[in-house]
Amino acid sequence: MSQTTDTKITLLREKIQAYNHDYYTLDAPTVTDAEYDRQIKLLRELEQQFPEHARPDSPTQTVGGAVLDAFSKVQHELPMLSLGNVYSAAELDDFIERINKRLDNTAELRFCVEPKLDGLAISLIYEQGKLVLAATRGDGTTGEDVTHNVKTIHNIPHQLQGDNIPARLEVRGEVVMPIADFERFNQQALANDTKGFVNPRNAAAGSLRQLDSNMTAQRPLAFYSYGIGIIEQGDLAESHFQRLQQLKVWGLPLTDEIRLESGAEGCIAAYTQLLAERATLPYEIDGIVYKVDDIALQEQLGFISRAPRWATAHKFPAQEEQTCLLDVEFQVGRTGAITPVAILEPVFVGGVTVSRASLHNADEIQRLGLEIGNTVIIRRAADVIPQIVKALPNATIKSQTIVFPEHCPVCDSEIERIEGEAIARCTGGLYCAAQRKQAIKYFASRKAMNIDGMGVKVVEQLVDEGLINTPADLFQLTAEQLIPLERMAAKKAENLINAIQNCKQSTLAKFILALGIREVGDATAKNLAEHFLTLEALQNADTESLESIDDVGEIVAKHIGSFFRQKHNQEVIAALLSAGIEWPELMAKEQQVLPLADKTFVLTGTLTKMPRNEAKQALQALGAKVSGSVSKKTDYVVAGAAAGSKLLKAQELGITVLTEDQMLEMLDH
Ligand code: I6G
Repeated sequence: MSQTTDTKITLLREKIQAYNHDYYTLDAPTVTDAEYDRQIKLLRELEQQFPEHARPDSPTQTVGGAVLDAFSKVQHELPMLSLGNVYSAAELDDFIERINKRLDNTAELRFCVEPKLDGLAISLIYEQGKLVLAATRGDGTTGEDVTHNVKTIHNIPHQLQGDNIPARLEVRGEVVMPIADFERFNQQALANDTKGFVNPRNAAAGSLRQLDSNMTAQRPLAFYSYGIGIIEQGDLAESHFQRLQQLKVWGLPLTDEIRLESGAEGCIAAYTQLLAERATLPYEIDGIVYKVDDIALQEQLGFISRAPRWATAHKFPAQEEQTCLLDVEFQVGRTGAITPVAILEPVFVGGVTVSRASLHNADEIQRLGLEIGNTVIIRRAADVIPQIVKALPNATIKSQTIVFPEHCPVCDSEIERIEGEAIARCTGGLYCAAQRKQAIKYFASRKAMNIDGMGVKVVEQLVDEGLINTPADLFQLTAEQLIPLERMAAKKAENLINAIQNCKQSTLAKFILALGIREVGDATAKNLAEHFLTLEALQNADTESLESIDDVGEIVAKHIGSFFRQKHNQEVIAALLSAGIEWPELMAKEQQVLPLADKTFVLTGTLTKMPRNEAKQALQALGAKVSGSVSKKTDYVVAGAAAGSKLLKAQELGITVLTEDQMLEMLDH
């Protein structure tokens, strides 16, 4: 082996040891799990290729990290191992084939499948059913005594309940911070200007390893069992799954997703299902674990280096990745808000390629200590927008300070930041082309005037070509003016002009929303319309009457007042009204007769377009009664998919049966 390979292995080993120290000892990881996995895989491959360099203290042969002096040490009677990984169905097949070969088995194997929680592994020792010791995994041989802290975790029993509890029992499992609690904790930390955690796993680890257990007691931690270590004087089932169920009977918590499966096919089906459910689970998981269920077979298979041969983890796509911050762009929003946006070296994370991420405001850049050129950790938990959660200390030498602009990047007007507000704003108002574009886009959007086909690209071109400056100018456009635009054929231009004309029949609530008054969303616009009934009354409203409305506080009232006082806005409103925008006259609530008053509906079967609860509320808002059972008093039965006895009864009684579409049509009218 050459000197360079020798050096490469040594350096890689040292690098991984440093990662281990940051992760396990300091609870402050400096690389993502995905990057760590790649590095350890590389080291394993190199050690296999050059076995003369395999060393027993290599990170490929050990588990976890060192032990903090602050806690007393606990020698695990049975080592706490980690798990091997598979990343594909083919690797799972190889795993099963290795097992079958070793067992000389041809029958289909039964596996207990469990979610792999992203937390901190611990061991709990119960003597005569009483919790006497709790320890972290540590390096797998020696852990830390965290008994005092663990005793503050609400779902860990201090005393097991029931029969046949072994004289001595070791339960192993994972301590996590549930996602909702983690988010609450971080929001609180942000509000108090204290440091939050990068992810729920670090939150769990950091909370469990507090020196003061009163601190741990204030952290919302939870524990879930995944296995058993020591058993003394006790008789347990010969199935891992059954053993876990027994733990539950004694009072120990299990995750709900544990089940039995047969062969590779069953395992993959469980993987697919769990991956789909990932976003809805209360805790974060990073994969699924397949375990040979038969304890006798587990014993026959034994262990290899630091992992059991009878179990493996099938990892899910990483939710955190690291990449480079290439640049920061400053975007101008509808109300002039300047949002810094990180431009990233594209990276595949949480199932999508991410190349941009909002940095929200200047405070966020400062909080992260971010500089252009930094390596950053991107987190995209299932279905959540990507976020930069950390800038890593190994910044490149070329890193460059991010300068928040003092002038708008679009119109060069001054940017102002009001004392106590996080958001900086361009002061250009509708002079700023960016704000004009956004205002027109917002005016045309589906929830507002609903001009079909008036998308981002069309609005941008219309403003850039100087064809429109305000939403009112839309109504003066002709098809001939549109045709020369990019990707605009004659038919499309004609459709767009028709859509503009059609939007003129609107509602007061939609018109108010379309004006784009700061902090007036659709619910507030509706409340304003219902209260003031006419645009004129709203325009003339004083602060007191505005503040009497739901959702309208001092600030929103101020925004509404100042919007209608601006001459430019008055002119645009006048132009819109003279272009022909109109809406049905509104009546005060007391005078209204709701269209479905006195009608009784029954909803049955599965509704696919609107959740049942929403349908119920929408019907009730129109005055209908919604009942749970069909009787002669029922006016309509709405029958979704697989409707059963209620539909039959409705047919027997000759009651009008509506499809879900017919109900939606009724609601629309
Ligand atoms: O680290 C682990 C996480 C989850 C595990 C584990 C697990 O089961 C759901 N199972 C075993 C057998 C081991 N580590 C060694």
